[in-house]
Amino acid sequence: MNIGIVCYPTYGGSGVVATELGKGLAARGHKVHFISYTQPARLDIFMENIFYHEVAMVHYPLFEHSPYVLALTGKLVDVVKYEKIDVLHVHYAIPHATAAHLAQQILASQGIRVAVVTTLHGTDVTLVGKDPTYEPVVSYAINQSDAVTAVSEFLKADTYRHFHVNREIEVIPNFIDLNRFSHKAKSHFKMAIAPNGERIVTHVSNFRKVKRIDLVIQVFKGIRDALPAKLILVGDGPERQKAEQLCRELQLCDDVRFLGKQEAIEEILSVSDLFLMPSETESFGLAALEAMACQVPVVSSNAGGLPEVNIEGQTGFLSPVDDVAGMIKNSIHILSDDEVLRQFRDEALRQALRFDLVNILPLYENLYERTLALQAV
Ligand code: GMT
Repeated sequence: MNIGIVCYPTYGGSGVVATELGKGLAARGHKVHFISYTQPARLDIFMENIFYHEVAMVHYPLFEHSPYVLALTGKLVDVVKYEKIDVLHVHYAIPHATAAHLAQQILASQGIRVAVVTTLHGTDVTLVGKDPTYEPVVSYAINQSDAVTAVSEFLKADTYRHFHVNREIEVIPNFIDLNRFSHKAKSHFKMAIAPNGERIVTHVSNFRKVKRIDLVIQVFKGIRDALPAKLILVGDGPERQKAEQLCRELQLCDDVRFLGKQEAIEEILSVSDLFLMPSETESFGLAALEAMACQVPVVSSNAGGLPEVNIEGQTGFLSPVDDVAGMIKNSIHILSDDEVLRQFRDEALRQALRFDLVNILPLYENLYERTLALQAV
């Protein structure tokens, strides 16, 4: 099959899911064409069956903001036509689902057929998409796609709750390539971070408000007051400066390392003892799943789809969003006893195995086949 994947080129979230899916499909013999404004962070374009098409922007003095949707639509028309794409799979509805629908219409006027599959990821529904400016456009694009998936039951329900959507949405959960995440901890890295055998607590995100980095730091303070611990913060974004400030105010700087954006996330997770994800909202929590794949238990909020990933009392614990005291208590419970930590580690890995790429990828292949079969009728 020839598949076009439209995504954001980001280090986390939908960009990573789209890239890992494309790589998995290419390994199974499909030709996969990525279309984005920059090469996706985890994409290796030297792999067999992988192609990358960059959306070129046209700038003109009249435009205060260059119209990305139009540039993307034009690119999709071109790639579908000349690479003979069967399915366009767009990740994150805004604006990808709209551009794909427009491209599909343009192509149809030229007698060319392509199926459009949209995957809803999170803030395209729960935050940005809900804004009255975008809602009618997102609702329309979702209804027009040939197939729509959501990454959790929570996200599916939230889409029906907030959008004028009258079509079926399938849940296909996010996944991880366990081969990549079954890393042995690098002892020299562990020594560099925690030279006296301190517990290592980790958080990975894009440092947006919704991730509640303030809570990560407050929870870590509670942990560190109870036992020797270090905090690794991976990623970058708008809240980073405030987070650094809070560390100074709480006098935590000696025990907190900001690593910025990192590619080899599995190497950092493999030395970690606990992952914190106190997000305000989270449709799935891919970063938590990646931690579990490295046998790291998770203390998280109970927002959105997190209960579908993190299992209370088994792979970690879940608390209401602002419940700092609860998260501290749960973290200390996991970290203060080696045997308890070992049990949580085992359960975290067991849960991660359910989301292995080899189990989830066929669900997408099957969806593409069913969608194409329906189109042919
Ligand atoms: O908003 C973000 O954090 C990024 C966003 C994205 O689409 O890039 O992440 C969402 O999609 C991920 C992949 O499906 C999910 O694991 C995240 O839970 C989700 N983020 C939120 O819902 C906040």
